[in-house]
Amino acid sequence: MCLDCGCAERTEHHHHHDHDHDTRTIRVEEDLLAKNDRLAAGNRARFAAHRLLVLNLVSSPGSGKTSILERSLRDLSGEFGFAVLEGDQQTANDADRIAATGVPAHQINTGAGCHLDAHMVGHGVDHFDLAPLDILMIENVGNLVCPASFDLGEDHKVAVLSVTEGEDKPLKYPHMFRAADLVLINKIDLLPYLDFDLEKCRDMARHVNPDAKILELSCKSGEGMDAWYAWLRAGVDGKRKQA
Ligand SMILES: Nc1nc2c(ncn2[C@@H]2O[C@H](COP(=O)(O)OP(=O)(O)O)[C@@H](O)[C@H]2O)c(=O)[nH]1
Ligand SMILES: [Mg+2]
Ligand SMILES: [Zn+2]
Ligand SMILES: [Zn+2]
Repeated sequence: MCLDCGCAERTEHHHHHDHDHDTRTIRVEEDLLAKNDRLAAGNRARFAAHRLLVLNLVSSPGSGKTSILERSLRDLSGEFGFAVLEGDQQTANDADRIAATGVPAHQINTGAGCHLDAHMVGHGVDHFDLAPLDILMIENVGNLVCPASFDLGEDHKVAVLSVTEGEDKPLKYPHMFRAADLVLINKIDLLPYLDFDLEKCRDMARHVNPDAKILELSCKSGEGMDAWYAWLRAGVDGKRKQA
């Protein structure tokens, strides 16, 4: 519980004296999202004060979010100050993998929860000194559905999709792909063994989100990582130029 974000308010959601259960469910959901948006705005202001580039990585479980982070941190941590917030229902496995690269990492366990919210992130970043950082990476819980609705205060959602998942994920989960500014198609080293049609996948992603940038890469072979790094450099440059 904390005073800043009013964690204690949570219990008040149960006081609606309304017997229309559907209406009540919708109202609680709106309360929840409105509260999340308020806390996300607070996070965003705090990140802006440090000119921090903040990315929210979203994908199905196993698309390669942690692997992309591990390789990126090994390649770029001499160039930028990083910290990583890891979201999973259980275990500190991903935070341990990140910590092995020497970058500060903090694990958030959501228990039964299926997404990170702005409140968890606000407390999570208390574990870091934000002043020396350039980039905060937030790895969300593996789930292509509700993380689309929860603003964490990030600059960009980055959706990771791997070639073993089928080309049509952007059409099946349009909310997530619409919310993402960057789509990373990962594991392209496996393309020779699969029927995955890269061009078709790009078309489907463009169909739901014409503005998203789409990059293909393999964090195993390293192919395509340079374009992702260039995108990160441009993001940090943009932050440094802000008055
Ligand atoms: N072949 C191949 N495997 C990968 C690649 N990226 C990740 N993986 C594997 O995919 C599995 C899940 O990766 P992980 O990073 O834990 O995914 P996350 O759940 O999205 O964080 C692991 O066994 C990784 O070694 C890649 O580019 N190519
Ligand atoms: Mg992971
Ligand atoms: Zn709190
Ligand atoms: Zn959820």
